[in-house]
Amino acid sequence: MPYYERIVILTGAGISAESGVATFRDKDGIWAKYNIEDVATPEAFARDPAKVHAFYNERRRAHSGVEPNAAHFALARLEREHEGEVLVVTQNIDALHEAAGSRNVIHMHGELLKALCSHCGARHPWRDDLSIETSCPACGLPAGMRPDVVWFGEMPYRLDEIYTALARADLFLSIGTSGTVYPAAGFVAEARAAGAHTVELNLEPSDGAALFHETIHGPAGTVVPAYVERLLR
Ligand code: BV8
Repeated sequence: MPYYERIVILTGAGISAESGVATFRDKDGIWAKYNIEDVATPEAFARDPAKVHAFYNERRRAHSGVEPNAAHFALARLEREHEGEVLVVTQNIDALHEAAGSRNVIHMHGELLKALCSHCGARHPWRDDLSIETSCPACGLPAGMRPDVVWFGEMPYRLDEIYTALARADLFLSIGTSGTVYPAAGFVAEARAAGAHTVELNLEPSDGAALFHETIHGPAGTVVPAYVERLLR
């Protein structure tokens, strides 16, 4: 295994699957139960905020009962023990990377355990339910609090930092993502263009599998710790 100095890791719902967090596109996934247009767009929130709040309240409540799995812990170990740089860019809105000890994490699609005020832009850690009656702790106005997540049609967070990291990476890992949502699904092409070695670690080949130099298939809780072990040896 060659030595890699700057490692960028993209994660998706698949890395949290073995923690009991539902993925989106697996047969019993979230999009089998809800339509994206009803719960994960700004239009949906404008049209029926109570329905959108119910969708995220259910996921926020479920989050209190989940724990990181071996894959999350392996990435935290890599950040601790690897001399070079390790950056986790996650599409997930759960807090399992941080719970496992990762510190250098970018939540490009936001965070379930944060609320954002549409009136004043303040962000607050949030573990309880949200509703249209919720008032913002900063500006006091009601009817403006929303989950601090990026919906379809909205700009993902911290893209400039992500593209800068991809342009400097010498190793790009993609873990547990179907490679269907952009711009995240395009990151492998950016990393490859920058000369990085690209590896997909996923239960099965993703839509973008052919774009990777290397693909490793299996449950993240098994293949990620094994790969990290090889990187650190
Ligand atoms: C945007 C937060 C403008 C909310 C989410 C082309 C260019 C740019 C945009 C677009 C484009 N074409 C279309 C678009 C628009 C759209 C888009 O991509 N639509 C798709 C449906 C075609 N994109 C957007 O709207 C984005 N914004 O484009 O702004 C712009 C344009 C250019 C540049 C900058 C900005 C915003 C998208 C963000 C939406 N918010 N989540 C919430 O969570 O409720 S998306 C949501 O689904 C997730 O966050 C995640 O990002 C996404 C994909 O889910 P995955 O994580 O991949 O999960 P999935 O279930 O799909 O797959 C799981 C995988 O794990 C599977 O492969 C499975 O096999 C594997 N697996 C399962 N178990 C395991 C496992 N692997 C390992 N171990 C296991 N145990």
